[in-house]
Amino acid sequence: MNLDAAGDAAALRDAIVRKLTYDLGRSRSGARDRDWFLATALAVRDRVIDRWLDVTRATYEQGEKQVYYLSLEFLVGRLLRDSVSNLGLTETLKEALAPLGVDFDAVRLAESDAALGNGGLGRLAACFMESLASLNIPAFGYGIRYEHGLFRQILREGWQHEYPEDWLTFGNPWEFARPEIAHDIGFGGSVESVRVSDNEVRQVWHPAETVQAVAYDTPVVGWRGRHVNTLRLWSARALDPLKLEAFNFGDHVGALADRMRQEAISKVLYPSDETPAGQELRLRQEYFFTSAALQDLVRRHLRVYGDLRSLPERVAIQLNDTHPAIAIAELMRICVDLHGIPWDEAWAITQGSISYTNHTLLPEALESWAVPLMERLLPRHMQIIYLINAHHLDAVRAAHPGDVRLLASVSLIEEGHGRRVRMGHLAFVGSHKVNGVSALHSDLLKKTVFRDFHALAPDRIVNKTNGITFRRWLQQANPGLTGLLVDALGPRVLDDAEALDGLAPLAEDAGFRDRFAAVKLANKEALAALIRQQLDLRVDPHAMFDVQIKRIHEYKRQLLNILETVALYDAIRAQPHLNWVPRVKIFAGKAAASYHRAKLIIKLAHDVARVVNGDPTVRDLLKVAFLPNYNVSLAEMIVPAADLSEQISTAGMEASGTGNMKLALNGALTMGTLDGANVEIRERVGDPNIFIFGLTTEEVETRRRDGSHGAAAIQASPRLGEVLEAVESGVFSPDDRGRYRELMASIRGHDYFMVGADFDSYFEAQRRADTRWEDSAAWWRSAVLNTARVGWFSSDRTIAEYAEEIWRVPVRR
Ligand code: 26V
Repeated sequence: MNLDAAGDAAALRDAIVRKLTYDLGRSRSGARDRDWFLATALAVRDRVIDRWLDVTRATYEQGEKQVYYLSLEFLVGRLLRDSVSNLGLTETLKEALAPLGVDFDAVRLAESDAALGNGGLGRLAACFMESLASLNIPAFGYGIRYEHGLFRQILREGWQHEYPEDWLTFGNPWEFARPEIAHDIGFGGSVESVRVSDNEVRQVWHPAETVQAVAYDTPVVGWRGRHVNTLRLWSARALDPLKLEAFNFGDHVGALADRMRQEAISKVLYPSDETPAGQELRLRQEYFFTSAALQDLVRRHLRVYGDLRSLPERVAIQLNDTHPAIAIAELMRICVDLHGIPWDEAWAITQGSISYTNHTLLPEALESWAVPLMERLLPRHMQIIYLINAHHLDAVRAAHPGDVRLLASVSLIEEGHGRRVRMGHLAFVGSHKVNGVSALHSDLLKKTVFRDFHALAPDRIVNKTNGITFRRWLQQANPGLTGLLVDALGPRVLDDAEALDGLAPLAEDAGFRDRFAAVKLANKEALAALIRQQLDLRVDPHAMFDVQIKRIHEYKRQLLNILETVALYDAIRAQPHLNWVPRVKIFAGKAAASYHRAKLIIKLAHDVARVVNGDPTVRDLLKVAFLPNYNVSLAEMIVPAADLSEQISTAGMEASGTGNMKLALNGALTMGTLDGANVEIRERVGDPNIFIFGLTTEEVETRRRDGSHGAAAIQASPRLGEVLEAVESGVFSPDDRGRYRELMASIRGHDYFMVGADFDSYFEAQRRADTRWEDSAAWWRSAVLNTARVGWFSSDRTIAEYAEEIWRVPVRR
């Protein structure tokens, strides 16, 4: 340690102790890990603030274009290690804490995991925020400060139960409450036409109800601490805290009822939309944060530039899926109703500023809102949407006279059983660019959901293949591998993901492969300890760790993986003398609370685990572990320890996937279908270093069109037949033999997700993986090549592409 470093550590130590004493009112002797975490975070935060204020001011002074990323979800996870690492303070902090008798890891783990998102979409937004800061792009993230993030998953005998998540209980040291930054958000009421001059009538919206959106700002530090952006999350605050008169009359609960209803807007991430009340709350959330964001950025723009007409040159507004698509109507309302800008000019401003990312083709996930609900909640926006639609359909009719099919297909309003506003269509017409999230997905957008739109506006759809931040998913999550990479390639690899390319020749170096494998083994030992602690299950770190971690959904096909596990279990028992490759099947993921079939799949994984793990004849050749409560922090443990990465969705259904990138980066080989970004991963790592199986998108489509059923696949595969019979007859559920009858019947029947159709191909691909594993030099050569060749999947590359093609802002590395 040099003297400067020692001085830095001492200064940081002083700062931490001062925070502990004067901000938290705690003594050193009485402080727990949580107190040390809070004190440390506050001290670290101080190191960010000067930069933050400087760069924010400079952005305005220099008239730089601002990016606004609107997202209903930001799945950030823990922030201490991220901030400290980007500031280059990791070693300093460890040295600062050590003499206090405080362990960095204990402090780090005391932070709650901010789960303000469901999965891929929310985590992507968090990776993007980090890359925006690291590329010095001035940006705001706008979202909701949910009091309760994604539910905690508790598994009791394999059944999922949901419990509220409480990340704010002990305070959030990263955020700054800004009670003075608040915008009024209206709901309901009526619209009045008011003549403002001889030739101008304006529409004035009189909302029945107004809720305030209050800002909470979190600084987002980029790599090496050069740039700091703001994540601004809105919290709902009632204008009237209580009805004093009612309260004084003794109606204490009634006096608070309005407030509770209004503040419910920012209570919970993704409230159940099974009930009409749940759907309404979701729409209120969407409008709430979108309107707050637009009011905020318009006010900032007007303060600096004085005129909304220059908005498209000065701001880029990115809609993360359709959740904020109401922005299009809201920005029109702000321009036309509040600033008197003529419609056509307002439309040019709106379209010039906004762009939209699509994240799914699943019909059930494409948002639409019932017209009566929109009319009641947002009457002026509904008028504006009708008007946008009229202009849009006029233009379509002029270009394609007489084509009524086309008009119905591209209308913003879906007719039929109850009229609905199609948010994807609104987002498409109101944006200058629309992007998909992988090459395959963008291509399918053009051919399926936006086929007619694509013909009308062939330059609108572009592809921006997703990426992940290597700072979190390599440098922080896997310090062992990072150390090895820096030794091999020099520190440049920390700044430039593409520098990983230089690793490829080392795949031929046996000594390097051994070091690579040793890092993996150490990570697996840590995960094995976690599995033992959580599940009371011993697993051998030398076995192949075969990992499927993601939301539980039929299209992601955890079921295919479980059925293959059963087949393998049967095969091992039938021929115990063969040289089986020892495997640990690791699962983690949450099912939506109302998604019964997904919950049943979790239960099946548990039932299979109980039988397999308890069967002495399989010895240590096969173990099954389902880790509860999957979140970002758990992913950070599992990803560095994975050997095999399961990316096995039904082709055409996974828009991109990002876990596939995290796992490949950390040296796992992918077992995957030709879906989402797997296709591009294969292009880069090379066919010999990935296990591809199953039907292609076209083949899936053909089979579905032909109405093919699972029965044919079962006929053709005795192995599959046996597995299905075992599961449906209750071999794994002796307490309730009929438990999986219906689930198995779905495979025998329509088999929409092609579990039966892909089964043999999957089983065979798994045996190819076994063969590779047996040749350890071959396995580790492939593993090294995976790490070497996925540099392109850095979210820095993705963000640089958005910056160049969609936002038109400079990137400064
Ligand atoms: C939403 C819903 C909601 C209703 C029930 C079923 C369902 C199924 C899927 C979704 C997904 C919504 C959008 C989403 O999260 N997409 C994910 O975005 C990731 C980032 O682009 C991408 O990597 C994933 O492939 C994609 O599923």
